[in-house]
Amino acid sequence: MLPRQNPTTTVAWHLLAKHYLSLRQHTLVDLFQQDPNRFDKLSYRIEKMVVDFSKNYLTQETIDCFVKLARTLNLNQSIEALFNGTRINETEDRAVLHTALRDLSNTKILVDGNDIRPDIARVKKQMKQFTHKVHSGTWLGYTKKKIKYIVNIGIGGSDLGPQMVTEALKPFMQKGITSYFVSNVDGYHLSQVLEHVKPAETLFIIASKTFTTQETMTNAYSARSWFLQHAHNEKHIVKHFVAISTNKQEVVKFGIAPDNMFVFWDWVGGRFSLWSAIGLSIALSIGYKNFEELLSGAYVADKHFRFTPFEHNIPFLMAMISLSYTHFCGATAEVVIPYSQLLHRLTPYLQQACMESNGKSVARDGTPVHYPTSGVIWGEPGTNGQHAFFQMLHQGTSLIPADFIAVVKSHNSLQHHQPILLSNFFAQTEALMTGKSEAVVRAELEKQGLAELMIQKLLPHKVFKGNHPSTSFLIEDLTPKNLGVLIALYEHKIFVQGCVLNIFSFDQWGVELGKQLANKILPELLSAKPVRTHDSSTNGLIQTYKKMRK
Ligand code: G6Q
Repeated sequence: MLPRQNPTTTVAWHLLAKHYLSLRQHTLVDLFQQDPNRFDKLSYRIEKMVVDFSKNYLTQETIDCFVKLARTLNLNQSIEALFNGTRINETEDRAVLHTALRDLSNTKILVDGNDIRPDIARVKKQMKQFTHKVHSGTWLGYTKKKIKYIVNIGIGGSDLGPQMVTEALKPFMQKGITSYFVSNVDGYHLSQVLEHVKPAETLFIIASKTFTTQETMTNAYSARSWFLQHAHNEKHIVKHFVAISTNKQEVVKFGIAPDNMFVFWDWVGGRFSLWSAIGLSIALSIGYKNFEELLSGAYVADKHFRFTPFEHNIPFLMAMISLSYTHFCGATAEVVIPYSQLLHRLTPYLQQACMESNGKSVARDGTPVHYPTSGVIWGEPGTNGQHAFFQMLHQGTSLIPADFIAVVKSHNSLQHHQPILLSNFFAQTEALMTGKSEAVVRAELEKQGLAELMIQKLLPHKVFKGNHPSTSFLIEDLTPKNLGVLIALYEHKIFVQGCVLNIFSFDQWGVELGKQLANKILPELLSAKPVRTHDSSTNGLIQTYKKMRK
């Protein structure tokens, strides 16, 4: 069982609150003036990545307060429970072992007394052999052509992770393979993808833990019909449809051969499943060896998280800094801005990982929580965001802590773009912190020769208060391994936040609700009878929909 303690009632929490009150009397620029070595002291290296916390409200005293709180809340015990297979997903009575999928040690990992490593190894071997067969052309389509197109059909955790990774690792793409991800039940999504692929050269991966999700099954059946319109014989399905699921019965019912099924287990949460067979689309896109590299990167982060003292523990610090902004500085959102087009799906991925895990309002003992839990996670790649919402970051009224993520090396042919991109990355974090003072703005306006009256009119609008905190992640190269490190750091950040907030991070009853609701209204839309079972707004909208569609 995980510890249960309202953090806000502890002495350590009050000490941290008090500490922040006094720390906020200073600006970030003051903190750098007081200690010009902040970068050396507050930036950390892991694998080929530097994580710089120094542009945050953070001093050694802050870190000491964080550690005190962690000790008070027995965080070490929770971390051990995560890694050792304790059923810490208590409301679903499950262990949470995505870390086991990338564990390269020789230690047993027990669930209900059984070592799960042989099962993991078996599925990995199946993935490896299958990937090899597809790439080498041993696995051919029904007209004996090689597979050229991979279409992953899944949603939420069965889509966002593999899609984000496949996009990020485009430079590692297997020659001759093009991958697509279909998630939305809106018919445009699948139909647009089908326009780009050829049935005889396409492999559909139906990725669904439950194999009952409405959107995925609708897309899967439509893909199946489309395929059969061309192949004309159900016996050909075997070469073009594989399933990733925990639900063998439903997979067989769909018509996928059991040999074409890649299993995973209830101890892998959907949003943490890219490391499991759900990563098959990744392996097929970038090769199995690169998929293994991704896992090895996550393992580096796992070891770091499990064994590094809190003072130097990157995910722990990420979590505590973010929590402190929410609880002691009034932040309600966090922005994640990757200065990398390849990472353009990172923010949506993190949105799910963070908000689905910690968007809860009930404490572990079932009582309501009276403090904020997950804030809103949002963002877009830089530099695009600069030409859009950065206005609010620089001059808005809210405190929005930011994660800036940049990659040093690029592998495209336009090498001269990279310093331009990176100069924006450095400039923005600096400008958010330092702002632009009245004196500087005045000097600029005077230089332009403006009259005093005009200067006075414009001055307040052109001043930037600065003092906006950010964390910078500088990654040497976006390799599978470094990406694995980055993702796992965020996963552990989320876990720490859930522990400190005394909530359960690994269930998602809000998502389950959506799945129930979707099936309730559909028969009403399909029936000709007037709908009167809802409130007047819902009834009215449904009736209008029925009229309009005629
Ligand atoms: C993830 C969530 C959710 C889930 C999707 C798809 O943690 O539970 O996003 O992944 O609803 O579910 P299936 O994989 O069962 O289709």
